Amino acid sequence: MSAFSAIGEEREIDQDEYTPGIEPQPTWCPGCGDFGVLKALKGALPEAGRTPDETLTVTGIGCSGKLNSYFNSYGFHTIHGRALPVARAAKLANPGLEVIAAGGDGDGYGIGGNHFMHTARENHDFTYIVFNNEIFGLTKGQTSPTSPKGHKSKTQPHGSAKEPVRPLSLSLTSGASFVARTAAVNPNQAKELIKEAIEHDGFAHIDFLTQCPTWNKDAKQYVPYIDVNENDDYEFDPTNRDEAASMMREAEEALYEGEVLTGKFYVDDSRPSYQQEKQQIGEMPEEPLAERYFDDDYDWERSADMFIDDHK
Ligand SMILES: Cc1ncc(C[n+]2csc(CCOP(=O)(O)OP(=O)(O)O)c2C)c(N)n1
Ligand code: SF4
Ligand SMILES: [Mg+2]
Repeated sequence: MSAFSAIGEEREIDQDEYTPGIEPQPTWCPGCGDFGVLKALKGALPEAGRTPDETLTVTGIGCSGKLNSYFNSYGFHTIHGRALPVARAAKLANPGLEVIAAGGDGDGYGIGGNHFMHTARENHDFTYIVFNNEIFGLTKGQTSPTSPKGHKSKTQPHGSAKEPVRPLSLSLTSGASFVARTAAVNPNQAKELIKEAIEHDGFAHIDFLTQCPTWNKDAKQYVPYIDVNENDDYEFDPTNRDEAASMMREAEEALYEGEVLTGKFYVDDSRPSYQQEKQQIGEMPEEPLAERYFDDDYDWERSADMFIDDHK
């Protein structure tokens, strides 16, 4: 079945279709938070009515980037920090595809930070899950953009002198229309937030706290966690930008003081996605662009030819 004919298929989906005992089995260390993302994602997709044949997972490089090796969907394991441009292109070419981009804190907030900011700014319509373990896991424990100030590692033996990136606030100010934080220790909340992110039209960013017991010995296990949408101590409206910004700042500071505040921090359902904006101005056809590759009769017009004609 192709990614075109599968789209829109309506049937019962068993979450184990996403992990049907295929090889390789996950090689993540025992106790790694990455297992929590896999579990939540495979729980969320069937509830959102999405089959493996209509799903694409695009990952960066890191322990987190191995997600799609262990996941039965279309997959693209990209290079370090470059999951987002690939995910954007795939979604633009085939808008019916359920695109999930994923990668680590180093991948998304460090080397790929530029893509993160602009993907949020343009409000591309897909879900981005950042496995935030506050460290470079795969390369054995170096300081990452979210490592707390003072954190000691092989690359910063005297403790990091840098303030960490505040990913929720960065996401909001860049333009993401859905921003949430969850933790691997909270699988039910994680599943519900991923489902909501999938159903959201626009860029949905989830900062997913994933403990790395192997290399981040100082790191908390992200317990106990508090759901700010459920707890009466935290009254705010996630559709109100100012209230969301203030709640995010509180959560970002609290994390470094050992308090784990999770939940849906911001949602704007009124803002059109990049794809919708492009269609409104007539720059994107209604039919998937990718179908042209399978159309033998399609008359390709190369932009280079137009350029050459203009300069003759
Ligand atoms: C261009 C480039 N620079 C550096 C590396 C080496 N490298 C591989 S993974 C990684 C960091 C991984 O950290 P993170 O993104 O947080 O993922 P994690 O392993 O923690 O899930 C680095 C620096 C690389 N593969 N490519
Ligand atoms: S090194 Fe850390 S992030 Fe990587 S698999 Fe092991 S526990 Fe997970
Ligand atoms: Mg990491």
